[in-house]
Amino acid sequence: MDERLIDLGFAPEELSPSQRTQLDESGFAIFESVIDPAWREKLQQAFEQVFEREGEQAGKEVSQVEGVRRLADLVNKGEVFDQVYLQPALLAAVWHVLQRPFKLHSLNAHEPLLGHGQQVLHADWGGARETGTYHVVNSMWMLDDMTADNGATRVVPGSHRFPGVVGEEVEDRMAAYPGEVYLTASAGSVGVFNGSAWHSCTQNSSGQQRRVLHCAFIAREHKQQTDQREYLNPETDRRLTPLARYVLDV
Ligand SMILES: O=C(O)CCC(=O)C(=O)O
Repeated sequence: MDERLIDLGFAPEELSPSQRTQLDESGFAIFESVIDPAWREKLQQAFEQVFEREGEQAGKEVSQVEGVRRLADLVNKGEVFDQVYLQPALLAAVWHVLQRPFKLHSLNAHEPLLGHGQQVLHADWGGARETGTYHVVNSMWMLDDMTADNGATRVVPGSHRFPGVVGEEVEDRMAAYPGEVYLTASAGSVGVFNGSAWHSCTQNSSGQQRRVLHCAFIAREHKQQTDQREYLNPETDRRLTPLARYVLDV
């Protein structure tokens, strides 16, 4: 683990052997019961309040997508999000995959609406691919149950080790890919995946809510998706601990 995190008071949670194996072999793992019901309710409420407040501007810091309720820069949208990017098991998983110091890449949210959500198969890391050297880890914080028909994330097991770039290897990236699996789990779970793994959101065909936070990390030598120094607002700045400052790199 990054000694700097430990010096700043971070206490990592040990991963189980099966979580390590899943992250290594499949490129993803699901951590159950990470978000307790009271916190999950607060996160759901915050999701709705931010969306309501921002209206047509919601998500614009990163990207807006037709038929998807997107939010971005959640670090600066409420104290309730502070513990998301400091969650002990998550940070232990990120270290396990990256094996070097990292920082927050971005904290966003994503909810595909009925009939929407299908994305092209893609990887979050768009740079050079080398098995064993990874750069990004993303996590899906499930504020609602994630089911096969409400737009669960699909992931291709083992694809973090594929040498090829998905855009060059796969002709129809909207289509199902052989062997892909859906990250389905109960509300309160967190799915963690290697940012080199091929994945995408799928279509919500049931209309059941599927609100997810995306909390992504990147190796410290790279640029963040959301430049936290640029976006940091005075209210967030006032309440951040030294540990949070290090993880955000502010
Ligand atoms: O929310 C999801 O299922 C995945 C979203 C995703 O991969 C993206 O927006 O790039």
